[in-house]
Amino acid sequence: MNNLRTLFFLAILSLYHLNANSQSSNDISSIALFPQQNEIRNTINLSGIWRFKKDSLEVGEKENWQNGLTNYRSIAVPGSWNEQFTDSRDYLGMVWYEKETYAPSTWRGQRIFIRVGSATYAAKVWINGQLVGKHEGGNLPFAFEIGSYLKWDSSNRISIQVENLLKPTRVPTGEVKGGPFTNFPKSNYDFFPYAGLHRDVWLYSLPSIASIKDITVKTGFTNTTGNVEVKIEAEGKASKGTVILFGNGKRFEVPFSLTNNQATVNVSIPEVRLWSPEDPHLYTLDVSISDAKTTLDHYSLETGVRTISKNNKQVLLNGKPIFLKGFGKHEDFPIIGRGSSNPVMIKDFALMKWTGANSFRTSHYPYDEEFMRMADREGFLIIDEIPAVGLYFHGDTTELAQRQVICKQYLNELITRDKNHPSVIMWCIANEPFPKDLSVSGGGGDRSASPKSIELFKELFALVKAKDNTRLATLVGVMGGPKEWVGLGDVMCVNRYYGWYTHTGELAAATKLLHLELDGLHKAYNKPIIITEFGADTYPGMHTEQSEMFTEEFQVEFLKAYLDFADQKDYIAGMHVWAFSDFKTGQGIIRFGGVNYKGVFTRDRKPKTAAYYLRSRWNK
Ligand code: GCB
Repeated sequence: MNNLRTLFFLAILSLYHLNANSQSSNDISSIALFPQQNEIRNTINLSGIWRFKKDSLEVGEKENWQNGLTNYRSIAVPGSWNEQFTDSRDYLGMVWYEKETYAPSTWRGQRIFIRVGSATYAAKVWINGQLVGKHEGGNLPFAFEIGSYLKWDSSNRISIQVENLLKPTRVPTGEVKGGPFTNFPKSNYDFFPYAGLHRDVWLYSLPSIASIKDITVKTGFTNTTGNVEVKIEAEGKASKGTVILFGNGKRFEVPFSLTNNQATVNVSIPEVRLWSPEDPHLYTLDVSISDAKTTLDHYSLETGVRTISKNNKQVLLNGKPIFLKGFGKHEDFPIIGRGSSNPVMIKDFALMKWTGANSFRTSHYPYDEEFMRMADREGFLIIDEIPAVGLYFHGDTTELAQRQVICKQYLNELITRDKNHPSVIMWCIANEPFPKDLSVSGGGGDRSASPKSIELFKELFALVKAKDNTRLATLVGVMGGPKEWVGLGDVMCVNRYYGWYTHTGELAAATKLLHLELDGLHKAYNKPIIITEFGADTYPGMHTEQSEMFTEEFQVEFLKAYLDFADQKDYIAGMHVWAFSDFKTGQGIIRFGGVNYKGVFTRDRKPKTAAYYLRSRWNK
């Protein structure tokens, strides 16, 4: 009898877990459209001060912390937890965030979602003590429908558990035995593993009868006529709709009918005004869906009409060669950590423009969505990267398989989120995967591309092309790594530090090697090359009359040597200086004060001499 009772109990328990898991499946399409306030849709931004408590023993869930935190402290969201307190810099274990909020009574009867902009690294969400979902991976949003968990007559408790434990099964990787890094915390990459709720948390409502689920915009042009293809996916009971496109003094209206909740509309624009860094013109696209009589949902976004392609030496924007001048960046600022900050964003764009840059890479993870919209408006060309940094292909095959799963998820989420930005010209599937034996100086034993690694990268490129055939795709190669990996991309992106990590201090020898190596790389694959990183650590205010490493003079000479080299090569399609600004790293013998000083601006955005140098060179 006792056994039967135990069996019954176990069955109920497993049912409960099944249910909990099915609730937690994250529907990627729910992150396609950023929450929007209009006459039909509603939003509440939950950024501000939240309750916070560490759970280093991971007992919170068992002790029902989801039913309310005790002995908590205050924390700001967005922001990393590592720099907000005096005792938590290196803490990456489990924590809980909690916020109370009312759901407006006017939202009753609508579909209600919670959307977390980024929780690094793994998160679980409860509403009023009930688990609604979980998500793995930082730097990308996730959303869950929560209407059935909400109360209308009192406030609602939102509990979010987050942890950022470094593991070899995760991407980016950490705690890798025999990896090339010796820093603490043991990230397998060169930036601080900031943790927490890094972007806004939103509640938003969608109409319950029918809503627009996704909009995919593809643009092109023939002679002076632009073409905008708009694919609409809806859910619920709408039968038709209208696309309105306006801008540059023109307005086009195209009605459509929905078949199986889908429609594709083509709008043609005579005398189109194309999007480019010189003229980042955006058209407004309004999509609405309706039944026989009433408008049921409405969504509006901005779009730029442009094409992106390449030949064997150049990247082509609107069919014409464009040279990418700019930076590799980080989301990094004192105290805020990796948290999004609009003033810092505005300043970063102002400074990039001031230097004359037209491009950047979202190294080494997707950036805040506001940053992407800003780039559309400001006319920047983006290499949009997933957090696949520090990948490797030797060792445990189960771990390798787990990393591949999460890379695919990242690509799916990233393209779902960013596919409508004219600024995004290239998807980047990984930064600096490591061959088996790679030392920081680029030497070592086995540095070949294993057949398995080629197979897995091909799989990721195929996924990208299947999801988006309108943009380029790339992989950023490490110095000393196999050329077969970078050869897989449409454009070959390489990070090079000859003159710094090798040929230390010898810029003439460094550029000689650049000539040799990159001529060979171009010859082997006949594709354009972008140097996506080159730079020298520079302590602000350090000067010598004869240039020497770490001085501001050396940084200028280093950047000049590389830029002069690029000017001589017609196959170089872009140069991204590493880095835009100094940024926090873990502790290590090559990172003075836990900072990477390769910025041309300091961490608080003061220009070093190199920033003035770039400004004079890039504005010519
Ligand atoms: C690289 C990495 C970047 C590092 C940089 C450096 O190649 O991609 O994350 O910060 O080198 O400064 O060593």
